[in-house]
Amino acid sequence: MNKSKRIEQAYLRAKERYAELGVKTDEALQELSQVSLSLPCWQGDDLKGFEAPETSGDSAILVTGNYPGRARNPEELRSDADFVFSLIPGRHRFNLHAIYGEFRGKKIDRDEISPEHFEGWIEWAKERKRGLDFNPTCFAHPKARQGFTLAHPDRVIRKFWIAHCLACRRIGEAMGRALNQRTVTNLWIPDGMKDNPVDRRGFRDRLESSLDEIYSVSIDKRFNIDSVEGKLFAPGSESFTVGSHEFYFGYALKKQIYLTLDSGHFHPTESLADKISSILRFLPGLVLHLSRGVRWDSDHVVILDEELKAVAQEIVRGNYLSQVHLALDFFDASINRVAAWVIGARAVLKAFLFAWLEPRNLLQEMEASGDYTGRLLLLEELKILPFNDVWDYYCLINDVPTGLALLEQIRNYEAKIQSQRI
Ligand code: RNT
Ligand code: ZN
Repeated sequence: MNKSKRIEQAYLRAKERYAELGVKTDEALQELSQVSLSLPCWQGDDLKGFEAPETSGDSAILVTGNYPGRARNPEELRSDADFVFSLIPGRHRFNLHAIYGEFRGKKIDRDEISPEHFEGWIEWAKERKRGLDFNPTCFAHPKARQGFTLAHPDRVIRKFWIAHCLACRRIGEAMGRALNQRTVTNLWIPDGMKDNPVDRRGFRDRLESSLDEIYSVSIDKRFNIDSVEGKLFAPGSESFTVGSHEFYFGYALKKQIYLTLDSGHFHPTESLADKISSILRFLPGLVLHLSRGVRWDSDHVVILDEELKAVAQEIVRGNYLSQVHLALDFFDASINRVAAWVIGARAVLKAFLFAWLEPRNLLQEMEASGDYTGRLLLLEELKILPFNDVWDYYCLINDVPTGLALLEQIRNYEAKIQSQRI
């Protein structure tokens, strides 16, 4: 029997199994096709970007590994992205940082960037009917070297970063307008301290007033969504992060903008999933930076683990998909970068499929009637239902490979394209 026939037959059996619980697998696949993920451009080149001279590695964000074949220019990065999108079922987005503009060897400082530097990206996205997202780059720059940007004590430095962030909101809006979609422009800054500060208040006063300057300029909401992202700590700012979770939750409330939750930015035992139904009560929407924290690193490739499943379940169970913008945020330079993108994105889609294959009503009825025994038993049984057969079928109908065939395609791309980049 050929492989597709085998996948189809396995799917039909799985469909019956799920139907016994009242779950309609075809509907689950239909729902899954609506999930759109924003892939981080920075996974393709270790966050180097295309500034002249090249953005220095001196950054608050550390990329580890030296696997050969990183993309060195916009053409290579777009080629890698095209290949990656061909291996992920569904229609997805690409997330750019400000340093990825096409500056053609010219020194354009961050406060001078404008939509014209992103025309190549916009054209590329338009041809492929892809959405784009955007981020100011407030790190890896001489004016960020002391570890502060928008909260810097020096007004001149703050002004520079305010101008950069404003330029980025305008670029986000231009992208959204050109592509007739809403670009999420997400702000994250590294500002923090290695050792205990004595004036937390001063730093936070300055951050708030810088943000007020940035967000008081009105930008067309039909084309741009503003979001702010907090963090717990980073190497080099272990004792104090100006833009903490509380700070930005409060700020997003004040302005009614989106809040970005990054899975790697909380205490290890805190549940990101649990936060969703609280925060969405008070904010118009959330951006999720799906990532995987491992000890000090907040950016390992996402895998299908319990935490990821819990996030997808929460979004599906609470019917929050329209208010949640899903982005991935990881960068691993120790494995093939194209594979890293593909593995992470497919893990997220699997988590959503798993969530849509739950007998939601049955589980919620059990819970409401106090039948916690039934709830626990069923949740455990669901883990071993033939989920894989549904996933394989989804890949088949979307014309993307699975298992070793997936690996083979990546290896071919590596041999033909990536290994030539020396
Ligand atoms: C950093 C934040 C931020 C970055 C990207 C590159 O800790 O998570 O989102 O990873 O902007
Ligand atoms: Zn992030």
